[in-house]
Amino acid sequence: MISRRTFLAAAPAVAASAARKVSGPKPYGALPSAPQLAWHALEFTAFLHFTVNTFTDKEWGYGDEDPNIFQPAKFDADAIAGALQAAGVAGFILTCKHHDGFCLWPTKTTEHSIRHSSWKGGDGDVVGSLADAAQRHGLKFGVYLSPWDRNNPHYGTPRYIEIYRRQLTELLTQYGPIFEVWHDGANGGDGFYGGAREKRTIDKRTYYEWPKTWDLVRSLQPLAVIFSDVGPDVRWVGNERGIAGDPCWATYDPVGADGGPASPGDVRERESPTGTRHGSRWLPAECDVSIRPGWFWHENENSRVKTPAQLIDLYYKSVGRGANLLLNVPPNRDGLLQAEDIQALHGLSRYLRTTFERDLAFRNAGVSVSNFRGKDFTYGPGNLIDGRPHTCWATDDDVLTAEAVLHFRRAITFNVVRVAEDIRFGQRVDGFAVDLWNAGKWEQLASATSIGPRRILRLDSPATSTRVRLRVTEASASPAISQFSLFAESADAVR
Ligand code: FUL
Repeated sequence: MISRRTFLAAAPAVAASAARKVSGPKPYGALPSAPQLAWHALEFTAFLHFTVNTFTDKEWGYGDEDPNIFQPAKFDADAIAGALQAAGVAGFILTCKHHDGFCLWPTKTTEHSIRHSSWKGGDGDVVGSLADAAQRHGLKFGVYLSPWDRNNPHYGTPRYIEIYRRQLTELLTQYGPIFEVWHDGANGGDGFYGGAREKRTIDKRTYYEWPKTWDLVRSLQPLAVIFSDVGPDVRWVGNERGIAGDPCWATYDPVGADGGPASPGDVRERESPTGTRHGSRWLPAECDVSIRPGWFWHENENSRVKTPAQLIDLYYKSVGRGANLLLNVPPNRDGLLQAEDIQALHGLSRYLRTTFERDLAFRNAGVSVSNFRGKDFTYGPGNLIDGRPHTCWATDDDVLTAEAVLHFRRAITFNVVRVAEDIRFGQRVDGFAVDLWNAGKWEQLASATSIGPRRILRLDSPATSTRVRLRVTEASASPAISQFSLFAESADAVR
């Protein structure tokens, strides 16, 4: 194999290495925090919707359920975590309390909980069991705690906010490290409310005093990211189909539905898939979607589980556009994942493993570039193929368009291209193209806009060549690209 340096020396556009060190690119626009950076790296996580609804066959419980209906006779947290680990997720988030108010841990804040179910004689703790199993399987654990509580008699008064914060405190202090705290935007309406059986509406902007609750989360779990329609760390993508916008910017300035300030449950959701180019906040998108029609398990939906081909397509439309995928796989009444769901996950994970296990460019190509920062190899072309997320090929400050060519000794065949920006320096690129050297000239294969933490392009058909080019066609600041990878999905991959 000809080494990278040999290629570079031979590449006319690039002069020899210079000894002097140059400074890094000046960060552009809003930047990710350390917890956000760690969250981006997770890419694909799972959602577990599990509660009384699993047994009542509902999507939204009214809050008047008898705790005894919660009887997952074969509940096995390790089996669930093991199946999710095999599916390739980096972690999962559990509905510790859904809108019905039933708590899956023995909370001291309400009687509407697992402690008052005869299941395990009232000694069960689904949150604790799953948090421990996650840890045993090397998975992150996150909590969903519905702000809307259709059981609680105090819902709608300041007292409930204290209860909500106590519940959050229990979850964030008793179950180890939490990677994500999920605040649902669905809020207020009719419910049991301790027997009142009435409709209660709250002012979404003021009732919850969200900033105070977020401060509490920060103080108890400083490394966790906080999700809601408006962040503060991770934004809802604006639909429940699992599809990010194209482009999908990691920056966002959310606006309320009526043009005023935004809050959880009150956001112009049509703007959430795309985000705001040059927005003032780093607020990346998370795509939540269920593997089945509903969020909870229903027997009559066992035949309507998404196929591996549909899940693969969703992967490209979420992770592939720089968002994270939060795929809901709801446990059934046994307290296990349903066989049909596991089967579909298996198809997805097999595809992801076989496609992405071998990066054809990784330490296997020569790289030449049109420019690199001060000719300092700290920002040199080799960083594109070193497999490390926080080394990058960066250009001089005034160079906004640039190109990098991968040279292979023998022609390679690929149909998936993955590029990433070094987002520590912000989201800088506005457009790029990928070209193939074919019969003595460059031919454009694909083009796209946003990159951010990653962009994965799946070509319609495989391409073969000894040279592949990445062209940054538009950027708001000098590009800082950390990855240029090529993959080949197997010929029998489902579409
Ligand atoms: C929605 C909820 O109302 C659904 O039940 C589900 O939990 C989904 C993830 O969020 O807002």
